[in-house]
Amino acid sequence: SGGASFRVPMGVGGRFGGVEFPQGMRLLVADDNPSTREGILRIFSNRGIRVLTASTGEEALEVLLKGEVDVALVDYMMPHIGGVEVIRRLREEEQCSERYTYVIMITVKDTKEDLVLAMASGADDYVVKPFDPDDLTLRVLSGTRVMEVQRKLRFMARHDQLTGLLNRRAVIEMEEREMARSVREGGSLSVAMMDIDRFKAINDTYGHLAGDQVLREVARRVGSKLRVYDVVGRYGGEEFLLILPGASLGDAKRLCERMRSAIGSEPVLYDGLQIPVTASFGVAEFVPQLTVDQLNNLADQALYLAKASGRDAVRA
Ligand code: GH3
Ligand code: MG
Ligand code: MG
Ligand code: MG
Repeated sequence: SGGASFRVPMGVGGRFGGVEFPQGMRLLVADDNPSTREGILRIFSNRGIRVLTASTGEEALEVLLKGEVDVALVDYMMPHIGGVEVIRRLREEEQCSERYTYVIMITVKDTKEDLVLAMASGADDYVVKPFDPDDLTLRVLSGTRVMEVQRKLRFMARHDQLTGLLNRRAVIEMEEREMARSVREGGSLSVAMMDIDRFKAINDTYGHLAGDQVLREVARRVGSKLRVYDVVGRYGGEEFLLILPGASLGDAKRLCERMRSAIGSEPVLYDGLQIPVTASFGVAEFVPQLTVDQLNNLADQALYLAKASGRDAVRA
C-alpha cells in the first residue's frame, strides 16, 4: 500500500463539504504514513475543526493523554506502539478520569479478527483504507456529536445551575489540585469561605425567587473581583468557597475585603425591590500536611469569627 494507500479524491470534502462540525472540536490524525496524514488534513482543512497530527504511536499517546482531543483517527499499523496498544492505554487512563475521546481506527486490515481486536481495545468506529473522504467526514461528524453531548454533561456535572459557578465537587477538585501544586512548587495558597448574611431573612422577607436573584447577583459581584487564577464555587446553599493561588493570608484578606465591599456596595434589584445584601468571609492559608477538610475547617472557623463580630466582615 504505502503512499498509494490514500488516493486524493475528486473534489476533496466531496458532497459533504458543507457539513458543520460542532464548535471548537479538535481532531487528532495519528498515522505513520505522511501521505495519509496529508490527505486527511486536506479533507478537514477549513472545515471549522482543528486538526493535530502525530506520526508515531508514542506521539499520539502523548497528545491523547492530555485529554485535549475530541476525536482521534488512529492508524492500526504504526511502528513500536501500534493503534490497538495506543487505544488500550488511552482507555486505561480514561478510567480514572471523567474524560473521553472518540476513537476511529484506521485500518487496511479488514479481516473480522482485526476489526474485533480494534473495537475490543476500545475503538468506537473504524474506517478501512483506502477510504472515501465523504465516509470519513460523516464518521468524524458522528464522533463530534457524541463528544458534544459529553461536553454538555461534563459541564453540567461541574457547574451550579443557579449561579453558573463551579459546584461543590468541582471547586473541591480545584482546591486539591492547587494544594498539590503548592506542595510541589512551594507557592502560597489561601482559601476563603464566604457566606451571605441573614440570607434566611432575605428569603422570608422578599420570597424565594428574590433570594435566588440575590445568589446570582452576589456570585456575579464576587466573580468580577477575582484575579485570573482565582476560582470560586458554590459550596452550599448560600456559601461559597474561594481558592486563591499565590495569595498569602494578607493578600487573601485584602482580596476578600474588595469582594465584601463590592457585594455590599449597592442593593440587589429584583421585581422593583431593592434588597440590601452583605456577606462575611473566613480566610485560611494552606500549609503542607493540611487536608482539604482541615483547611476548609480553618476557613469555617474564621467565618464564624466574622459572623460573631457582627457580619459584613473578613476574618482570618
Ligand atoms: P447567617 O448570617 O448566620 O449566615 O444567617 P443565614 O440566614 O444566612 O443562615 P442560615 O444558614 O440560617 O440560612 C441559609 C438559608 O439559605 C436557608 C435556606 O433556605 C436558604 N437557601 C439555601 N439555598 C438556597 C437557594 O438556592 N435559593 C434560595 N432562595 N435560598 C436558599
Ligand atoms: Mg501505518
Ligand atoms: Mg448565611
Ligand atoms: Mg450558611
